[in-house]
Amino acid sequence: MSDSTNEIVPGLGQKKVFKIIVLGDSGVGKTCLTYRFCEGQFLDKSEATIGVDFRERTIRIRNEDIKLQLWDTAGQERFRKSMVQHYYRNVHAVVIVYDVTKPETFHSITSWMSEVESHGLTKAPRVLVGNKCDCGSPSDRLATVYAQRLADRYGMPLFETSALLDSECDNVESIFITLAHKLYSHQPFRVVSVEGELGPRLVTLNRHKRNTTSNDNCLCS
Ligand SMILES: Nc1nc2c(ncn2[C@@H]2O[C@H](COP(=O)(O)OP(=O)(O)O)[C@@H](O)[C@H]2O)c(=O)[nH]1
Ligand SMILES: [Mg+2]
Repeated sequence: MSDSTNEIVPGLGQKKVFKIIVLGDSGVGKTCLTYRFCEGQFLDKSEATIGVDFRERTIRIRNEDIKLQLWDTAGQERFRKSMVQHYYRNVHAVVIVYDVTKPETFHSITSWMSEVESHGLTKAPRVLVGNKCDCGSPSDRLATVYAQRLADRYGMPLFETSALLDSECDNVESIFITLAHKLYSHQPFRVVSVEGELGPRLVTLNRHKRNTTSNDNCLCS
């Protein structure tokens, strides 16, 4: 049976869809952060992500519904490697997460950045997120100054937060809303996708018929 909600009718009310990938070592809290943003609560029983998964949330910017699709990877390298091409396809923005109580996860960021850059995402908006700020005492946590230095080196904003604490949920919101605004303001083209389809087919259409053929500002790869 055909499902009419799965048909693309260009220009007829389709939402813009922004694909945001969430990277970082296993256990840093990627799944909990995406769950917090999309479901509004802490994921109590987070299990290791197998393969690739995504969660979605629709937000409103300037009276327009924008769908944010947050892609979460497997912690296990053996799954990730086989999925990596699929994962990086049509990415609009990147979130890189480390655990503030585990310096080794912070040291991995340069490798994550190399991977991101090797997939041609040097110009995509990126943010650095230090998660688990609720854990331990300040001396157990990586000092903000180091994280800020690294973030500055890559020209990306730094957020320190906790997926666990309800009091930090505004901060988690800020991560994704900041990216959404950045993408929205640089996105003159309408991006439509087939609702609910894994591995969205992205189509770019001119929003207005303009007297230009340039698509320099299009964020779709
Ligand atoms: N204390 C604390 N634990 C967290 C936080 N975020 C995630 N966790 C826990 O860290 C573990 C790994 O989280 P998960 O989201 O699965 O990490 P992922 O492998 O990066 O997806 C789980 O046991 C979570 O409950 C946080 O902000 N604070
Ligand atoms: Mg996970």
